[in-house]
Amino acid sequence: MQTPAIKLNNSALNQLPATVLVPNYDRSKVTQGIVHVGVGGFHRSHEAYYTDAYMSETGDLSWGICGVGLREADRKMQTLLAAQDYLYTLIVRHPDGNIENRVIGSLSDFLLGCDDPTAVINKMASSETKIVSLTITEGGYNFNPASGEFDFTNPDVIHDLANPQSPRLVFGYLLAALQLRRKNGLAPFTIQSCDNVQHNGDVAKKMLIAYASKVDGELAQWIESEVAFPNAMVDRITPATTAADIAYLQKNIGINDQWPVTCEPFHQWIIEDKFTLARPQWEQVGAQFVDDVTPYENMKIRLLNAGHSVLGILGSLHGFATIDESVQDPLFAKFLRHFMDTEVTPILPAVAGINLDEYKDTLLARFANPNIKDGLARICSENAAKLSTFLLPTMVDNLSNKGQIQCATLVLAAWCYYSDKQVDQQGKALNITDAMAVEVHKAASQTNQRSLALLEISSIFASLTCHKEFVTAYKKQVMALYAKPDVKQHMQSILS
Ligand code: CS2
Repeated sequence: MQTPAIKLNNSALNQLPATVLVPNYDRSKVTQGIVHVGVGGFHRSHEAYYTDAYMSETGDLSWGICGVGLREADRKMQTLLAAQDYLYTLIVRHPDGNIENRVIGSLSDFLLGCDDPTAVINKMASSETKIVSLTITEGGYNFNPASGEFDFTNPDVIHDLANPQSPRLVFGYLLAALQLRRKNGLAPFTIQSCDNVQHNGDVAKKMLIAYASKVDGELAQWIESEVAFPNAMVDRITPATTAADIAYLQKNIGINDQWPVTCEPFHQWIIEDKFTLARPQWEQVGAQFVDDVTPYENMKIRLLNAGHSVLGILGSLHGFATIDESVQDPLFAKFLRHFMDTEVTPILPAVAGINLDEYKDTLLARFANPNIKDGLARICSENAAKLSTFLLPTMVDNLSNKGQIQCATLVLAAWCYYSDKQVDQQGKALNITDAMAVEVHKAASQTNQRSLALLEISSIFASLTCHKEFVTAYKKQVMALYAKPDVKQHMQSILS
């Protein structure tokens, strides 16, 4: 008879199989120097992993992480993680089938803002907190993608301005906590963005200052001069956790972990070295500190994230379910490489120490990892915000430099068809999650009457539609796709 799996918690740590790496530090001695908002899979495979490795490597235990969820939707994770002392297993899946299992111990508490906003504000304002880090997704920065300005029309912002001590959005929390620190004579924490947003620190700063200016001009000035917002490039492919991940740990390893995280072996974190207070020496465990992260983030967002969107949208329409399945199709791999070589590489500045050809080869190999089943539904979730961040800036740069836009235009035409029909080429329903889904569907569904209907959403497309070449190319692609919805044929005609 199989022995029952051990429930993951502090007391289980010394009973786990020897092949499982566990924290080698005394968790009861860890203090929380970091408060992190947005404890999704990516945070847990990336910053929490680096911090666990750092505490294991150096014994500097002042960098535990207090996780924060702001919404009701975060309750499930909070409850499951609390029941296992905030421990979870990182399942690192290599392309050759090798798997490393590592229990991460850096997360040591989890507060829910929707239950107790004061507890979150006080935690951020406590003298122990040196860094508040964020993984709030592209949409979480609350800017209008076309104007780049803070969106004061968002009902949650209106709520937060009226209820500053029980906010809904992260900016309300940051402001209330900074206000309290200032009142208490404490230096501010560093705000560290870990999202795939170009100049993520600068964007966080601009948005927080816009919000703060509405509340208290003097406080906004203090934030401007005293708070550090390092920009950073973050990278580790982390698919959504599945029931199969939980079952694998239970049956094959003997661990009962209700919310593990699967990820690829590759990880990268390049950070600007400007911090208000102390920081972990993450460079001791592989992070890189630089003066200017711009070339690295450009390279990563425009090749990897945009590459994901290319495969995600075209692959979904074709009927593929995952990234590895899409890129294993030679036509998709060739199209992706063509997009990278002809539409992205020409506008990327050289990156010191990085050979772009090798970087692209590595990306294709990472996408092809057959053990990372990264679902296209995850990749395509929040496409409206993602495309504005990952793909449209490349198109705008190409249009200004007389560069190529064919592949990217096909992706937009395919996104229109995808959002209109909401089924793949076989008629199978697509699983679409997007804050703008209704608006995008409404516009896209008028394409048969007005081929440019989708482009009328100015908050997404504004500066792109000023370019006549784009509008003409889009019209041609979208009409061709509607006449014959076979993405492979259209990809082929761009390649030939
Ligand atoms: C993906 C990213 O969400 C997406 O569209 O491109 O989550 C990607 O997997 C990570 O940025 C990899 O670092």
